[in-house]
Amino acid sequence: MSYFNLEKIQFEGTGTENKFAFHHYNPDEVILGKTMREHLRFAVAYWHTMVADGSDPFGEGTYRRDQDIKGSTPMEVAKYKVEVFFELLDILDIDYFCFHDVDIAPQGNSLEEFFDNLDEITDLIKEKMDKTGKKLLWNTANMFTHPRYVNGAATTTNAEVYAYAAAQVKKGLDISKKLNGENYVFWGGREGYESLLNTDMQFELDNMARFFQMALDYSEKIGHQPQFLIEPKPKEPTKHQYDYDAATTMAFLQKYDLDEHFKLNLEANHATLAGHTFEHEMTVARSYNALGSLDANQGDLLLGWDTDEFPTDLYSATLAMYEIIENGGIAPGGINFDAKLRRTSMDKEDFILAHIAGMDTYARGLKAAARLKEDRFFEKILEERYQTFQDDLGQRILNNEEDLESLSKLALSLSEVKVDSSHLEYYRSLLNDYL
Ligand code: XYL
Repeated sequence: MSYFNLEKIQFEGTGTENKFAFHHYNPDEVILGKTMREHLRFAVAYWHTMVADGSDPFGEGTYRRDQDIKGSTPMEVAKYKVEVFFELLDILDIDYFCFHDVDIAPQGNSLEEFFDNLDEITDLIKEKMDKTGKKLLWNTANMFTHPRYVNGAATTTNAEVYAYAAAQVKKGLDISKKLNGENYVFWGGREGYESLLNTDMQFELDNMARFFQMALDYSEKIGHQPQFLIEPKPKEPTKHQYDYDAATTMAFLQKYDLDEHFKLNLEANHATLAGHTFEHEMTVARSYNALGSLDANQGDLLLGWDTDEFPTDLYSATLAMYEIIENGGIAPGGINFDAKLRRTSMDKEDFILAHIAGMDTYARGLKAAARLKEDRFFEKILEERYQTFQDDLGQRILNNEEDLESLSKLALSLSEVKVDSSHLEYYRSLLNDYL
């Protein structure tokens, strides 16, 4: 079958007029000792490509592809989507994919029916994976769309809902084992609160930690231990989500002794919503050795919601790739395009063009970051900025040989303290030369 009627996208460089070509992403090109494919580990998100239709809270779907989704029963449609999805992965030459349970199979009329449907669809997905070599970066359980999760899943007020959520995660881990998932994600869209007037925050956080521990225990029991990831987001849909940002999530994990088993799946647009840059979130995660994986997208700084746009911002992609290089790579995580087409990009070829745009942006980011690394661009800035800590006094402070009394005595003896300029504008301009 051919849904898109396109050949596999090739690297053609910037001179090409072919819009179905990579201008910068050259999978086999070696940069800093690894191929671009190995550095970038791109993944496609099932929900945005196979499920979203371009609707927003004010308007209906706009994508001109729904009529092409063939099949008369929900299961036939689900199977057809698997075919289309693997064709898309092949055209884009992307090795990995990610999904929520509800993206791939209809929920039917009972949990049992949902699980049966998942078994049937994951059989098909497995068959496709075996044939094509495509890999599961991560899967996750959608515990935020159905009305039963109105008060949360692991932080719900209702014990039966907690059990339901546990069943979905158990199934999610069984699927991860079956498909050899490299990571498993928890995004707590409804894990938070609307009002403290009716919320026992401590109780809910204890329950969330208990829930994560159950997932760890089960994964050990079945002998399949993917890298567990938590995806922070400050708000939307819940007013205040518990996994607000990287730092808040790490505090939670440390408090409950879970930090050894979890890393973070960081999303650019979530960083924006939290009032941070993407690179801020990545730096915080790195400082805890918890940079796990990325949801690559971008928000709109003029809007206050999660627009999930395909990433085209070179500046942000460069700084993100620099963090990945500093991290020694992103594996077993990857760069997942948690990004949706604008409502106005409604042609089915836009699914391909948008991914090419995101891949080329991150490829350019990688190349720029590698040059920054080779030139020791940031290292030199930092060495200069913290220079006084290399001098006598600085070294004594770093070696814990000083205390408040000795430092006070020294400060009183100083006639003038000279603080150097940061020359920040100059460095920003130099950085622009790398993009
Ligand atoms: C929504 C989130 C999700 C997670 C997976 O803001 O980004 O799509 O990535 O549940």
